[in-house]
Amino acid sequence: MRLTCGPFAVDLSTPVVMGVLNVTPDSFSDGGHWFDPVRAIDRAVEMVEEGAAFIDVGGESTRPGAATVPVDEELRRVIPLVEALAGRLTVPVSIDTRKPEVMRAAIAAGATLVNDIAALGAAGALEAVAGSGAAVCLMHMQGEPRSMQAAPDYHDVVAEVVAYLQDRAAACVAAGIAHERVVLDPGFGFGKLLEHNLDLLAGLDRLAALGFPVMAGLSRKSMIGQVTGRPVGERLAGSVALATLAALGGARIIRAHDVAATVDAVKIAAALAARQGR
Ligand code: 9MG
Repeated sequence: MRLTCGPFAVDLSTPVVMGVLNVTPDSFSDGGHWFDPVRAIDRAVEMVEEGAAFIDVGGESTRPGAATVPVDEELRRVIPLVEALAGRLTVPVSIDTRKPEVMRAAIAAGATLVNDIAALGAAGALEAVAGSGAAVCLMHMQGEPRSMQAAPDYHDVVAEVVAYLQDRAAACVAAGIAHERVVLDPGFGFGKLLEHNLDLLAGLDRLAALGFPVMAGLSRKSMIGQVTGRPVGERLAGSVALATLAALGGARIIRAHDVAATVDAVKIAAALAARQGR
């Protein structure tokens, strides 16, 4: 399985890691750390050295309760960084945004993957990606970051998430985004209670069965805190455990803050899968 991201053809025959680079003052797990552009570039280079296959740049926090950021401010945060990274890194630069204006500017600056927690649902978003060679990650979310954890509600969370993502993938293909440019993500923690997150993890194979690469973002998330009682700064072991389980469940891209440890985890999962003939 390969993902076409502009000029890159990323080999996903075994799972890979996407390194997270939040340039926000308030991200839930690493708020403010990489707000300084020089530190952000150094961290991106370090993550690639640690084995990241993508770097995901985000300028708007998506943590539960987060408010939206004006488009000008988001552009100011991410575009110079995307440009610097695209000119320097050997791996695709991904832009984490819901805004078509940011998608277009980031693609023009060299981003070759759009990671959209709203699955290209904003007016003009489908067209912004379709008119480029960039890949897209379509994520499921119930509600909006500001209020999504107030009352998540599903009848059958796996069936509903799979149906939604299948619909959004079909919309992409109809708009001219080739199948080889599409990734699906169940959106762990986005309008989901612990039981929903666990059901989705256990049912990841049903999403993978749609035939698109699956991305899983579990790193440092609150479900780890709910199970282990650990605060966000002490969730490395939980994150690595979940990354391993997701890779064994069929995820091909693991979105993570702690790249080196996660790369080791997915290598272990891949070795076991190969031994099992999967
Ligand atoms: C931006 N962001 C935060 N968590 C995420 C997740 O789980 N998946 C994707 N695709 N993006 C995420």
